[in-house]
Amino acid sequence: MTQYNSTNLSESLKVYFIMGSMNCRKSPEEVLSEAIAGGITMFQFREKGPDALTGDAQFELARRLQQICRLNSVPFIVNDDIDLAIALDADGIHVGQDDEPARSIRQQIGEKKIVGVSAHTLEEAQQAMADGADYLGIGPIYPTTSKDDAKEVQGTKIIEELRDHGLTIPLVGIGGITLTNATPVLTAGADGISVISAIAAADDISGTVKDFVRVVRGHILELRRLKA
Ligand code: 3NM
Repeated sequence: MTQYNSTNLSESLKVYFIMGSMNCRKSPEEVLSEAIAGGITMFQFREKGPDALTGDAQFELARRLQQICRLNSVPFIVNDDIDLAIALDADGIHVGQDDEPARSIRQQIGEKKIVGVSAHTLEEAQQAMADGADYLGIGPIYPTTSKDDAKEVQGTKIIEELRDHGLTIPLVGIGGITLTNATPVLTAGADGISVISAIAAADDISGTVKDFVRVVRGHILELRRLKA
């Protein structure tokens, strides 16, 4: 069993792809396989909204996508559904502020799994850390059409604020992130970026992911250069 720590989790968060069947223009299996070929570092199965699959169809899709992740050593995270995460022995779970509290999620899933929490304020971030979160999703950084109940757009300032308050927990920015606006998210202090539509709806999925990887790696090289 992989043991996650903040260093390898920070690596896994670099290009974190999230999707469910409703985000895909072709089969989710194809979309995921192409995204993996491009170099995504982590995947979250998020089957949510009016067009989402439910019941057995959802479970079977999750299992097939998990299998693709396993074959390629990409961590597989389940959005929100603790029963599904446990039934699949997923690598982890991601919960929002309106889902089951992170403390209870951590108790049920155990210490070895990844627990991610969406946070929108410093207080939510501190609470999530106290509850045992391994990483935070911070957003929406930019306007998004992928989440009906998204909160007010925050910009990259919120990430700077969390870092300025000394929070060192791995975190990703989420919401409306594209190739052209990803760098400021990293400059603000995020470990990586979390993306649905800019990858799932791309004409060339693997090429787009490769470009995201290039943007993130480019930022890391720039940081090293500045430190040298
Ligand atoms: N959570 P896209 S924004 C799933 O703000 C999700 O917590 C958000 O999709 C938050 O990359 C969001 O297509 C949607 O904008 C991200």
